[in-house]
Amino acid sequence: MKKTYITLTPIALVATMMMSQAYADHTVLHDVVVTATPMTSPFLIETDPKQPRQPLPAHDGADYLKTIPGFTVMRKGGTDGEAIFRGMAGSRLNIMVDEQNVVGGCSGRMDAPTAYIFPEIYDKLTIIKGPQTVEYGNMGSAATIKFDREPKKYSSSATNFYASGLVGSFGRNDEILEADTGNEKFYSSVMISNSQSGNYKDGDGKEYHSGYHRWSSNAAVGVTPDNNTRLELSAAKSDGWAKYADRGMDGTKFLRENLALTGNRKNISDFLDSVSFQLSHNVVDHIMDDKELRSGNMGWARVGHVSDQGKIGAGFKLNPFNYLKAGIDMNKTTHGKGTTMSVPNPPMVDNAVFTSKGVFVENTYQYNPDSRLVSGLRVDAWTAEWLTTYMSRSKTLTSGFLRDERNIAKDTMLHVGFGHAERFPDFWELISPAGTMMAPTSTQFYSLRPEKTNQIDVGVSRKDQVSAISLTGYYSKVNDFILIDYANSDAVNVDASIYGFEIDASYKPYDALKIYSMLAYTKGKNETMDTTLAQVPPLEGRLGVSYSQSAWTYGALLRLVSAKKSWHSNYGNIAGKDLGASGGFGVFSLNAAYKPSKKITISTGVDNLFDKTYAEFVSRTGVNSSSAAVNPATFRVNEPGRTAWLKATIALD
Ligand SMILES: [Cu+2]
Repeated sequence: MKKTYITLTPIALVATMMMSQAYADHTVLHDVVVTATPMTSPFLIETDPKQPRQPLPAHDGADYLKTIPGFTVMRKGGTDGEAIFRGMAGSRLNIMVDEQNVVGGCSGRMDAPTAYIFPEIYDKLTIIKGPQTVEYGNMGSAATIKFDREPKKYSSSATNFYASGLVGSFGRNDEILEADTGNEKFYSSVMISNSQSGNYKDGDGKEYHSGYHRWSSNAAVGVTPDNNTRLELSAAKSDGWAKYADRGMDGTKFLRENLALTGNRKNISDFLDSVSFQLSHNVVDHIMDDKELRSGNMGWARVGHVSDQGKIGAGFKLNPFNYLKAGIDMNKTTHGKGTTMSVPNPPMVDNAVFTSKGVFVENTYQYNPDSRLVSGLRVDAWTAEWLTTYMSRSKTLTSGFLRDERNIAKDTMLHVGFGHAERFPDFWELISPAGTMMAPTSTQFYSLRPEKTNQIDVGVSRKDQVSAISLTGYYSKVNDFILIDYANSDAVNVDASIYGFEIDASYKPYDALKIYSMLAYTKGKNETMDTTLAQVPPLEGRLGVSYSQSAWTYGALLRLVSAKKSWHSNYGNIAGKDLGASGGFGVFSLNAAYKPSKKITISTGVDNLFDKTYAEFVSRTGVNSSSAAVNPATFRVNEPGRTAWLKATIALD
């Protein structure tokens, strides 16, 4: 058993919880989520980031996606991993917080967008599988992932509190605090999070250079002059540091500053249903070095992105059967880079500007009471300016989809969609090919073509009192797939095909017992090079069981991942490359939750109960940088060994 550090946080929460018994029940808290996220439709997953999850996620955006079928996370250290969905990562996943695109700045991809996301402060995590929406800029060709706060409605004066505390092995402790208050006309809210961990050890007891500390603060004030109108100003600031086991440097600054103004008005007329707008400003400022958390001789590198975004949208009731959403959006991201590596906080100069201006329409045709035809079209004008070289290029891209959502039997939906997504090369593909300090040549800059995804998505879901099943399958033909060639530090276009499925089922033979299962598979082919597509994880299955007895729920989870014998050495995406074959593994975990009332959950678990030593296929190499005292050189960065945790969550209305 690993050493577990206990702080006072959960104890204080338990004490508070005793006092809360007197309050009326408003908030329903949940069991430990292991898999089988309930689906409202086969292509759409909605989940509450406040629910406890197993295995214990780091408090960052990527780790929270792990429980959703089809996702895996590439490990770099204790936090800031890379989310991969169906073998697709980087800009193929459109990742947003409060409807704003988030991008990192690091040339070494220490800061995936999810490194700036603190999931538990959001109310809803939504995943739209496939290119099946055009509503958001930076069209997600593989999936759209949204972390959102839900706008609260106050019918009279009210104040709410939410708090959670967590302690776990390896010195892990998290604290989340939220408070909001409002009346019919005004509201305000604050959210604060803090999360830290020491270095973890794998099943063999090897310690990885992987400790971290992350914190965030968010605040919002809004006015609601009537039931249909809302105007909100929000701000966020977060920062942290993280040790990396897969490279010779650590991230010592992950600053994000955000300001947003959002407004909407609903029920305007019989024809014009709603209008909305959003203006936002996001700054990320990242420093990596081998000085502060280890002792090397490379120095400091500083990079950052400033994003200014704007969006205006409207909803129209064309007639009783057709609802049309239309909008325009723009996004300007300016990348900056430090000018020296010899000082701790090197000054930055701008080196690239990416601009996109988009227009979209999305129509829902309700052709019978429980069946719809949804379609959308989006056009984006892209410009990339490489300031350092005075080179720039522009391209207009078109994306669209058509989807039939049909009720085919009682409680059974069939969704069939075709989507086409055109994706402009991102900063890392076009200007800073991963794994290199070398700048591309002008030929490379001008010749890299946008990626074109053509995908068929098919999904069936069925849900009744005792069972739920969702089956999604997809086939994607990607023309000009942007592949990173690590051996030559280059980004190249190839043609690729990707297909696979996710099956997610749950069964409740009687009220107290629930069985969950999940199976996810992706197969990718690099057709141009006639080989396997790099960075596609192997077949994965999960089997979970939970048993409830009054306020208690006990659960067990078995995660099985098959071996992978096909890979494409030294090729990959902006986050990582294929290293070689991987072995299969099984990891067994236990959890329990105690819910004395609807407002309180105390959950606990032991992840990787048998202290198995294993690594994911999609991983980075564990680098033994002699200056990072503890890190072993490993083929892959191994996952944590046995991890015990205890979490307490409380909501007060
Ligand atoms: Cu970095």
